[in-house]
Amino acid sequence: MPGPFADRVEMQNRLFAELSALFAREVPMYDRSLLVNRACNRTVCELVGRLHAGFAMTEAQLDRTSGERHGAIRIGRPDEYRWIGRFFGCFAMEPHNFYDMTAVGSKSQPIIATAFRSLVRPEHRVFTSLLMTDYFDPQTRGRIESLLATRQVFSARAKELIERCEQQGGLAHQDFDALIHEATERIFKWTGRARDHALYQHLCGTGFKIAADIACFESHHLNHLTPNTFCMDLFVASMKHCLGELDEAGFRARATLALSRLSRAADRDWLRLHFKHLTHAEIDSYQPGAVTAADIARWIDALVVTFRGESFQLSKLKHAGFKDFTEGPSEDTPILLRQDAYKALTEPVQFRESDGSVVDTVHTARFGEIEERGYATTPKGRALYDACLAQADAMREKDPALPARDFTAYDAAYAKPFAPFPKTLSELLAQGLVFGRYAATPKGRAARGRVSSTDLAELLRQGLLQVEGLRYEDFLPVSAAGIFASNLNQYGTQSTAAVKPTYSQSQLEAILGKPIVDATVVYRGIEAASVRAALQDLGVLDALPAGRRQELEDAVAACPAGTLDRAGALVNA
Ligand code: OOG
Ligand code: NI
Repeated sequence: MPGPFADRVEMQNRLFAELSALFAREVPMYDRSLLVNRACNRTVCELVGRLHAGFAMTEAQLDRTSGERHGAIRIGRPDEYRWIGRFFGCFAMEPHNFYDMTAVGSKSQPIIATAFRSLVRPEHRVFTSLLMTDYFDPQTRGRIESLLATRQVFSARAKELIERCEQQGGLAHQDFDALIHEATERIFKWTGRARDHALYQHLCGTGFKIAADIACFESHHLNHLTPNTFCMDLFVASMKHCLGELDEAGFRARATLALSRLSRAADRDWLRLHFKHLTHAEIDSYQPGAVTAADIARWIDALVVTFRGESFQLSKLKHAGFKDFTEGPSEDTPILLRQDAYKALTEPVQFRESDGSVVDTVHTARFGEIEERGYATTPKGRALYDACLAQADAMREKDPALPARDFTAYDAAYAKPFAPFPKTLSELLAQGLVFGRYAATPKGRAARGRVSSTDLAELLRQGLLQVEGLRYEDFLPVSAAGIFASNLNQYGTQSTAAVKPTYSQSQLEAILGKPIVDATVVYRGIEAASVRAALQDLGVLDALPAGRRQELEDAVAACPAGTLDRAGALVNA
């Protein structure tokens, strides 16, 4: 038997570290934004250390936590899409969720997508779009398809390595080195080389910049590579300050608000959500502390000084500014995912035409996104989110200039529609809006035989159970559409086909040659397995009503085989 094989998740971490290094070389603004995020995250850690005496992050831990990324790539051909799926499979990343970007109303784009990530404690993800050429009129479709047909993104070597990985069930270190090299040198590399300027102009001119970005390039370059931040509002204020959009007084005001809010929000549940390496026992060992206004002022003074440093003079780099508002839930609603971005940069490209001529021009597509993740919602929570978001969007559309004109007023107006959402984990769980992972406490185990309830809220109240919220590990199509729209500097586009096609998950699964995981099924399964194990540990599983017991069994059984261990922790499938 061949082997020994390298650990796929370790190789995944390496892949993303190298992609990040590649992207930093390609896009200096990305590299600098990582420094800004690092300065912000360090400040957050100081604040948290003050609130929870005993909490500290070493530089090494900060490095480790700062490595999380999500990327976005846009693929042109179904066969390339399948190769991409197989490539990610080598790194233990499986397709999760189906995103139909052709069906998000006025923000629609000619794209369907899935996101590749680990089932197991995902840290990295890639939102992977496929251009749907039948969205276009037959003539444009023909031009796109014949141009795409002549490109070759995957080398014979890359294909051979992927096939070997599939056949053997893994790859040795040196083969992974070679595959990662293919990724950074070819598959995801920006070359600035494009083809068919006439088609490019036609697509841009008819509102299909996204199609131009896909069809006219030699390879599917990374569009963005998004790091995670511990405090979105602090990061956004910092970036706007470094880009010259917010003066020092404006920065101080927004940063003060962000840190004051954080000092109220950063409870133990927040710690579990943002610092995955911490255990319940460690968090329980922290002593309560306090943050004063003077502390906050001091941290902001320090940031102001840091941002005067040469590396933070982002305004000296050519850029298109920062988005005016953050996508996702309001700042005080800790669910799903908040995202923001500096807008797409204008970069030089060279078209090499079939007649041998060359056109030197520019292309605007790659931007700099940032994210902060919250709790995974149940279908009930998701429906409430969608309803709140629709109201918040409607508010914004009434006065699109408000975020830039009066951010404080906008921020308050955006939070209003989200008022029905509870703001704490315990309340979110009590209302069945988010998923949790439960476990018996030492006190609960000791009480086995004397426990009289199977009600989770009651058991939590008695200190017999503990819970953590599950982190949302996926994407939001409406946020994605908003990000597409603001970066393409245009709203969505409507189909030019005679009849607008409709797309389905099974169609994308057929292209991939494998099933797409429904992330909600896995979140639900994790919760169910954890409840089952916790109640068993308390000795009350048999007291559970039969219907409820069956629901738990069904939810666990619906998860992909081998995903869950007994306590609802994900194990390597
Ligand atoms: C992908 C946009 C989606 C996100 O974070 O929602 C995305 C793209 O721009 O290609 O990355
Ligand atoms: Ni993104």
